[in-house]
Amino acid sequence: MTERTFVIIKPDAVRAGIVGEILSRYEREGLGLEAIEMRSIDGDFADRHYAAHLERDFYPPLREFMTSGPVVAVVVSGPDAVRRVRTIHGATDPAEAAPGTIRADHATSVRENAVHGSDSPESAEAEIALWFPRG
Ligand code: IDP
Ligand code: MG
Repeated sequence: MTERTFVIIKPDAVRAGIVGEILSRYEREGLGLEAIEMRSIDGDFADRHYAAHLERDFYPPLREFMTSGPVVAVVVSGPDAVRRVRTIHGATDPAEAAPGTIRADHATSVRENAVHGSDSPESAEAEIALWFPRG
């Protein structure tokens, strides 16, 4: 059954000029791209996206980073899309990310780790509703 997940290509990856490089990895795995939009977000919007992390020590600099430049918001679809996208991304900490993953190849720190991917089908649908409220 087709599932949707939500990806953010973060400001570090946009600055590095690897948007196309990242998008091609989902397509190469047979996943579909249902929506794509480049935009800049403000702190209030970052707080809504990362509501689960607001109280974490790492959140204030993460908020600063996520609002430091444009991001690309993407809806990715396909069987088991949530899990497969997180596999393509690799572990949060690039030092622990499997070879050949986006984060192993492109992340520069735990914070500036190139991509976001939803952690469950439920959070994917909530994130898609936040970022693409008109569907
Ligand atoms: P995920 O993006 O792999 O799902 P989460 O634990 O949901 O990881 O954390 C959200 C984001 O917060 C990470 O992608 C990363 O940018 C940042 N982050 C998480 N943990 C740390 C940390 O220990 N130091 C700095 N930034 C962190
Ligand atoms: Mg997460």
